[in-house]
Amino acid sequence: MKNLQDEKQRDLLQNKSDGTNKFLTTDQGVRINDDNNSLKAGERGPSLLEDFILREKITHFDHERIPERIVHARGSGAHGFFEVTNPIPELTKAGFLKEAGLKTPVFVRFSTVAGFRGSTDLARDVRGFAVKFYTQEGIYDLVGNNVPVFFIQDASKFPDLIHAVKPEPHNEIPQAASAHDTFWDFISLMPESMHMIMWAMSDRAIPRSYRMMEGFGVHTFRLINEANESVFVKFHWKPKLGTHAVVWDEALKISGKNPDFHRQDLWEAIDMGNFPEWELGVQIIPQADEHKYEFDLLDPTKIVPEELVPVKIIGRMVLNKNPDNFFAETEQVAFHPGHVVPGIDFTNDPLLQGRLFSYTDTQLSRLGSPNFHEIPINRSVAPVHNNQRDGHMRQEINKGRVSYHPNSLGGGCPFQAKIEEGGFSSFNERVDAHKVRERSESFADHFGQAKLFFNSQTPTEKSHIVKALRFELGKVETAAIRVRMLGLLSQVDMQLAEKVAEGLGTSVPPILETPINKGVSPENEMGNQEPRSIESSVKSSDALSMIKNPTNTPTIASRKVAILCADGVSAASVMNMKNILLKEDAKGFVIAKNLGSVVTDEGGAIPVDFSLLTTSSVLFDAVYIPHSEGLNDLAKNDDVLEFLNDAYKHCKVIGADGQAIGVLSETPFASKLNNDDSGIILYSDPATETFALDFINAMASHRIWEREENLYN
Ligand code: HDD
Repeated sequence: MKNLQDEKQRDLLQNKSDGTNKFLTTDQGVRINDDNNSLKAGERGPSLLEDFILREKITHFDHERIPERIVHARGSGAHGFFEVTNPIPELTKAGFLKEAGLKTPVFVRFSTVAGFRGSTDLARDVRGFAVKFYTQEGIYDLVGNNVPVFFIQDASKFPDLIHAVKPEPHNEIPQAASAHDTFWDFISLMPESMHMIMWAMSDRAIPRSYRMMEGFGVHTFRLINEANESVFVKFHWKPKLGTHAVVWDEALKISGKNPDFHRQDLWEAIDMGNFPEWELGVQIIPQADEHKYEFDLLDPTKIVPEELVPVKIIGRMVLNKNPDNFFAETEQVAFHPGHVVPGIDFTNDPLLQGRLFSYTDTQLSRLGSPNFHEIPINRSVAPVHNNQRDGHMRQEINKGRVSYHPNSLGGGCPFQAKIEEGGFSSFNERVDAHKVRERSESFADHFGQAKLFFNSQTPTEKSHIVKALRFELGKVETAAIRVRMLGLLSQVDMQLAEKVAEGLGTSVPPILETPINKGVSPENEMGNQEPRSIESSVKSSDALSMIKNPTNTPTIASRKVAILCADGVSAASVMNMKNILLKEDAKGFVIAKNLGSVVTDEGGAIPVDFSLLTTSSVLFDAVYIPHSEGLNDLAKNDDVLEFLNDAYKHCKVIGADGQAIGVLSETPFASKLNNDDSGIILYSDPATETFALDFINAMASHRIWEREENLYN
């Protein structure tokens, strides 16, 4: 099997263009002599219609935009490769999973769901995690999210869900936010969404970085081996940097300070050689176990707890190249869960089945033609030959007179592939049923796994969920919607509902008044099914918590530290910290009142990376104030004190050595400083290695949650 790692890049090269040292031309290749003035009748006269250069330029400009994605409009992409580490040929005949060491090129796009293309990266939202594998047997797309379940069980509710979450149609408010009436109105009438709501209200919905998110295929898929035997499979991406989030107040501030925070973070990490990496894991469920669990494998609102079926790591994915052109690659890439290769197949999950229709359909309006597969980023590296023809913007020049099958005039070509020749064949599942518009009884549990998720969280995480719900429902204007939500929350956890109710200044409604206990109430029109709660056989799962997550090995790789400086700063202290950070693949940035440089105690100059005006504490992972003789200007600067106060409030590590410690006594949190705070690192001796090591060790714990008001203490 050939190593395909660079094959997609070679393929893209044919379409790349670089104007360096070239003449400016029209689209027709005619050299342009004057690009600044249109052709006029006299220098003060009207422009002439014959000016083909002006017409072409303006016409092209007028048509530059294409419709943005109806969901996941805001996103960022990167190239990389997938490498098999533990092949599974016994389970699947998919070539790209069969051989250890085989590398397949990939293009990945991360996204938010609800916001428009220009919206903030830090919205409370699910993140899309879509991977296109350019395999030798054709394109395989794993179009997942950073949350392993979904809001709804049936694709027919997707337009309703999205209409509810998008800005309200009369005034198009709010942008990229679920905190409004229509979303919670819909959710409060859809008890099946409760498991996903727990995830969406957790810190998973405000990741620190795309590089620090898990990814999930969500649905149960099938793997098929050479003998045409099938197993069920759930796909997991596990990030090498662990799974981490920011805090909500920080997210809100980042949205103002740098709405491109995640986009820039991904871009810079790749640019600097900190290549993001994930492991690909699979949970394999034998065919015989299809009905073994208290949940239905076909229900996309359910996970398979890792305690029941462990995740087996089979490969790794590394993102190592930024796109050359955002529009050509990230915007035009077209994913589709229906792009599968031999060895991978679908299940009857009714959400997945609907998706199989939606994704091609949407590309027709978004990219404008059934020829979107010819766009370079979407082009397969496996040869493509068929009898599909023509259509808008067709690139391929098909030779010959034959465009049908069977044919004799073309010698029967292109010919069908036998299964042994790599021809795709669907899993030979027997289906014998009545045609019904119904939902399976086995989909009726809407609370069991919501409880499992909530019970698996640490007190800090539970507290964050309560606060998120207080914020979201606090923005809902219609009291009845809030009450309905409290009713549903009380089915997940009474204490959770009570704490949310307290923040909303109300109380949890009696159970009988909530739609769930009325069964098929007028508000709950889910047909034949009465929602219920089936207790999960697994009581708590560390994999569901971000703080307890087994993937979180302590590291500060690629983290950013703000080094607050003023004239007189100790050069030794700054260099000591910068060097130790570099050794850990992290980076220190010098921040001062003005750009330019600060003068050190040794009379040298240290360049300033950002002024206090152009940056903010929320854009860094930790803050360090290096020693300087006497209290320098920092202690008197309100911007510095706000910077430090935010860092403290957002539970970040703060360090100071030598006389810089004095700056902290000027901060609003000075009275709270005590020896128990493992995130305040103070050393009276300046520039010691032990100080810097203590500082980075504290940073590796991500955040100092003990500092927060915890509603579950
Ligand atoms: Fe979807 C885009 C993930 C349910 C219809 N979806 C889209 C993207 C991701 C997902 C990551 C962005 C791809 C990119 O970066 O271009 N969608 C999911 C997941 C789902 C899900 C994990 C549930 C498990 N989606 C879903 C349903 C439908 C759609 C049920 C319709 C019935 N999704 C779309 C779409 C999009 C899309 C309208 C918009 C742009 C696009 O497809 O290319 O077709």
